[in-house]
Amino acid sequence: MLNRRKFLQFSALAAPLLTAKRSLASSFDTGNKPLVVSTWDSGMAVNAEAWKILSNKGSALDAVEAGAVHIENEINCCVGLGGYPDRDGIVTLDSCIMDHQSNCGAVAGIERIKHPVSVARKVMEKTPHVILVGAGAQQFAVENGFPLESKELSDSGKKAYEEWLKKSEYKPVINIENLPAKEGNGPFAPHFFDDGTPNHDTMGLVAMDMNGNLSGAVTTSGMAFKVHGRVGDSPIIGAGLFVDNEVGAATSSGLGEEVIRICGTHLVVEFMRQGYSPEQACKKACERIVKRDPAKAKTLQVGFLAINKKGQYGCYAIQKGFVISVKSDKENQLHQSKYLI
Ligand code: SD4
Repeated sequence: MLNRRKFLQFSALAAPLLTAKRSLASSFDTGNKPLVVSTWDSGMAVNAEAWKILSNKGSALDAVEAGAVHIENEINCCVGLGGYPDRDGIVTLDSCIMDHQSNCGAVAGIERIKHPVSVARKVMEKTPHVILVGAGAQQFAVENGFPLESKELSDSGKKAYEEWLKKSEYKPVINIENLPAKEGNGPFAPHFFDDGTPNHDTMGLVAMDMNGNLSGAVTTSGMAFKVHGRVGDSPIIGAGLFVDNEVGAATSSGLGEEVIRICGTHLVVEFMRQGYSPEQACKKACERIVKRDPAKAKTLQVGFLAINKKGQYGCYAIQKGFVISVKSDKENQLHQSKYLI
């Protein structure tokens, strides 16, 4: 599989990452407009794509869609049709998008469509609904001109699935980067695939444009080898993504079930409304997950990132290893997240 590091080597837009200075993320005031912040180090290339729009006075909505489309195009990457399949060997994709007027759209469990984020935008703009799922989402996509792609898995997806089939053990896996590869220590372990690739590939990004308007998008193939039909946090407004143009925007990555249980990104935005900085708000959401079941929290990862209307950003995770990518006219770099456990 082209894991995220290999993916970056293959991306012409990854160059800034190679020289990017790592620093510990904090919610300092960047005074930035425009600004785009995204999950993981694969976000560097995604931000570069979004930046083309933001720096030309484009809208945050167009920018986050372009960023998500960019990574969905990487067929051997982790997000999109190149991702790992569910336990029936089918790649199902989850995505959502939300703008500064609280318009939002999402697709869940969509198959054979290359750009679920653009379908989500069509749901937002062309229907009175918010979420379309499964076959209905696919039908809507095709009716709106999205080509039906092949059922074939990517090379990396096929290899991983064949490996998984040897045991066919139902253990949804999620990343915790500070555990040694292949270590198993809980219901959601191991957190690495046999080739050492961490299972954290959701792309979530939030942006503020030159007008100060906020938008966000998420796209993912979700948890590898999940039950067919399982939907994670990523397409759920208020879980994987939330935008409130008066306050800020947030997105998440990690074990979606835990994020859904606390309406994670909605909670982060509400904490910011109460006056917490983006980093403090993300930390408090992580604490909410840990408080519910501290023993289980040791076995899983969730990371949140957020921006507010002042152009401040921040992030926090349950475990070590979460990183975010930040782009403004003052910076273009990775930030390592602080963590609870
Ligand atoms: C999910 N939150 O499907 C996603 C998985 C993820 O990095 O973020 N992976 O639960």
